[in-house]
Amino acid sequence: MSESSLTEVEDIKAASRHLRGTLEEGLQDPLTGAIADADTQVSKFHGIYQQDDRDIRSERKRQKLEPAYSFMIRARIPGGLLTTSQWLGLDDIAKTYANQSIRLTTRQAIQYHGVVKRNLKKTVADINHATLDTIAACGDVNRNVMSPPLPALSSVHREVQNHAEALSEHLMPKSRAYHEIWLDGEKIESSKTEVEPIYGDTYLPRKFKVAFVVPPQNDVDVFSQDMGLITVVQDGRIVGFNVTVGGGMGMTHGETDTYPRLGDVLGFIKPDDLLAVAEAVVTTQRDYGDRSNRKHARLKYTIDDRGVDWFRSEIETRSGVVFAAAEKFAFVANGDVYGWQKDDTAAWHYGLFVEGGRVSDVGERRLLSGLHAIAALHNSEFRLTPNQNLIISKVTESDKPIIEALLRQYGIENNAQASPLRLNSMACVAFPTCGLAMAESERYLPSLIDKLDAALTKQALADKPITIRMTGCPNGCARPYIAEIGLVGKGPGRYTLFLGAGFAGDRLGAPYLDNANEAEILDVVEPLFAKFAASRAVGEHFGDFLVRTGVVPNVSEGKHIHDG
Ligand code: SRM
Ligand code: SF4
Repeated sequence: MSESSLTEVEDIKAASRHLRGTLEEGLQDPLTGAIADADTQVSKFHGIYQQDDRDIRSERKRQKLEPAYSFMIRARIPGGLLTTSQWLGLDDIAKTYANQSIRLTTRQAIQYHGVVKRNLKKTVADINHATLDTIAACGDVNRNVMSPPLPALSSVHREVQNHAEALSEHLMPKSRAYHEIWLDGEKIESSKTEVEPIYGDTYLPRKFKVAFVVPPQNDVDVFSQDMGLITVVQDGRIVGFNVTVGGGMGMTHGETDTYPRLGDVLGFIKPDDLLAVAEAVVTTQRDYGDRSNRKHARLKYTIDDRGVDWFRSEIETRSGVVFAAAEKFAFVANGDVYGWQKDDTAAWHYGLFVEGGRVSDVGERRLLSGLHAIAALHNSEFRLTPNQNLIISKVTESDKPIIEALLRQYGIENNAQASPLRLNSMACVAFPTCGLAMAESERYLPSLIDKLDAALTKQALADKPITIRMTGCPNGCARPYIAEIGLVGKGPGRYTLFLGAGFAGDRLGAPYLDNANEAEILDVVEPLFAKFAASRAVGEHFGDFLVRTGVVPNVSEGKHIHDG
């Protein structure tokens, strides 16, 4: 590929001296709330996004003021595993620097919004004091590694978590830039002597995502990941993993050569081969991913362009591992499990619903204060889930009533707020912080669910779980293309409606209605609920029903999705 065909981001990475850029200088400049343009790309590798408040963007422009810049900071939390003392640290940071709010993400991590430049370095340092970091939470590298937080099969889940942490560590950039810039670490003489053994000087062509899953729950949405590891358990022991590759959600409205895609199963590997195979997948994408077009740079396009068989043999050559035939697996759902569950060590775990992942105090529902109170009392663990929820983990029999009382006291227990539809909902952040949002999501979905719940109640379907996910644009941050009802922002108040995805995240939805407003969405969905109530088979899910009855086609491959 000629140098000139590379994207601008490739040039920025190459010139960044292993992710240093001019970030240090930019942080010192008091004349603007922003950092240099090129540094807005470099900072992503440190988990930091420059944003501006879109609610007041035009007003600021009218007043000839620079946009109201602030920063989103994302922590890296493999498997979403936090001690409650780490949570207390995160809570403190939210109250000091970040609008009294913590946002749980769809990848088991947390984000802060609204951190102004003068507080950026202090915030990152405090995250490190809380014994967490933000390295590689964003950027063209491997992101937060997901691992199922469900405790039902405890010993297996604990072992999978260890694999997730080891893989996260293995795929971490080795540059010391983060420590130099944010933690005043000693400067190394020359970034030229520094080596990125896996990534090389320009890192990956695009972001890269990995998740482990333990069937039958597909809570991590394994098929949406660049690389997925489906745990194979025999006689209570992990014997290996089925490896999937080439999942991804992002697309662009109207551009038919962009599409969501579900991963292909490459085959089975033993646990000892995991790191070598993962590294081979990463380096193959590093060497063959498209660096000339960021909309065609994810692993899913590398695989579609070259073929799964080519990809498998490249991984085998690079890793020295030969894939065995995939072992059988089956999934039942891609949502979370709520309420109390007991594990094999007799500890209790409470799956707590957090609508839109937003942890803050709103009216009677005081999530930030409630979780602070629980963390202060319960010297143990919280697990962040892949569906923006939180599990209060490892609760003893004697502490259980105390936690229950606190959940009630702060108005945050599940049954107080949530129908099955709501419990199976996700919304991306969108306005006011996301620079790419075309429509509302987190701020709007709750009220749409009120209306859909009323329609479901009318059909005596109120207790039927249906997955619903909304995003403010087609990038797919809440994985809407694998929800039975997917709503993808197209413009203010307008969405493309996708229907018919599999309840277990194993089939994509099909576009059903384009550029629709709320009334138009309700107009089509309500009669479909009625049809579902009248003629569904026993135990049939809404998405399966819509495909079986021909309301939407069975989408066999993402590249056939065109939303106009
Ligand atoms: Fe995402 C970009 C938020 C999970 C696909 N995502 C963004 C940015 C950073 C906007 C930007 O680039 O300026 C959003 C910041 C909004 C804000 O104000 O906070 C953003 N993404 C999120 C989060 C916070 C959504 C949420 O509500 O929880 C999730 C953070 C996860 C984490 O902890 O790391 C988040 N993003 C996802 C997922 C789901 C997943 O990973 O399982 C996807 C779809 C899977 C995938 O990657 O294909 C996703 N985000 C994207 C894309 C489209 C990528 C593509 O291949 O086309 C973008 C845009 C981009 O990369 O250019 C994007
Ligand atoms: Fe922003 Fe779009 Fe992601 Fe929503 S889906 S957070 S609007 S990039």
